[in-house]
Amino acid sequence: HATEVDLRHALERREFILHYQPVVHLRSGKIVGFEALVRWQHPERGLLLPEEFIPIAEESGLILPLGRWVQHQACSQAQKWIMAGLAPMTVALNTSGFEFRNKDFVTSVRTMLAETGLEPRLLELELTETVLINNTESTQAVLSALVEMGVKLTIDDFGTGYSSLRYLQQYPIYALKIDQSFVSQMVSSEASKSIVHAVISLGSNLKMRAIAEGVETAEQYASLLALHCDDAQGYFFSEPVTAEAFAALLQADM
Ligand code: G
Ligand code: G
Ligand code: MN
Ligand code: NA
Repeated sequence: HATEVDLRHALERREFILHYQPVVHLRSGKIVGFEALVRWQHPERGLLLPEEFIPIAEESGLILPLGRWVQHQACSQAQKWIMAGLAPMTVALNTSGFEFRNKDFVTSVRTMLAETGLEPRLLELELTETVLINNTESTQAVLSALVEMGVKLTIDDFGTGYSSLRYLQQYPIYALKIDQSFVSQMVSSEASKSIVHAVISLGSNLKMRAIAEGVETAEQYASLLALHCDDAQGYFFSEPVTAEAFAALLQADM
């Protein structure tokens, strides 16, 4: 595993890159956005996945500059594609609790949007249930400020954390991302399918979108469509890919 010093150097040397995974509107099959996923292009070890460096980034506080870089890079890339004539797409970004709890978080999001020119409504911040369970005044204030700015909030890995339903009535959540553990078993297990169905219904009744993660097969796609799931992502559509490859997917989709 990498050390804090390695990470610091990697940031200075600009060794981080983003991969983009398309989010597809199920009924039309069109790409409506992407989730940005950070990777470390290590000079000796090759492409490293987040599990190899996010924990150290969080412990060391380097998640703050790294997170700001991810936000800026993803939003300026999306804005470039939009300016080039591609259909406006949503930008989904994973947000660690460490970033969210930082006192400058709201200001840095606001500054980043102004600098990149991306419309706030196109930004979706993915939060985990762990972040939301911490129901303090400051959590409330931060979420409200983001929503006032026009930014959307989604719950990542929904159903795998402390699934308290209380925060769904307290917070202005835009979408629920159904964890891939439920999706991967929904064709073979009635229980998983029931859970997926329940999450989609819950979302629908609360006027929240449902986004399925980890869709790998045509059967899962068909089953999600039948359950009126809104959007999906997963290897069935595309793995997370480089900016170049994502642009090609967008072109082919027009
Ligand atoms: O493809 P994948 O291995 O990239 O992602 C693994 C995990 O890493 C996911 O749970 C995702 O939430 C997290 N992750 C990916 N990119 C980022 C990022 O930019 N910031 C944070 N905080 N987490 C990320
Ligand atoms: O926790 P989060 O949802 O942010 O992480 C998404 C993770 O799931 C990333 O590691 C991403 O590479 C991975 N992923 C995306 N699509 C699929 C898929 O269809 N199958 C599997 N097994 N993993 C996927
Ligand atoms: Mn995510
Ligand atoms: Na997830």
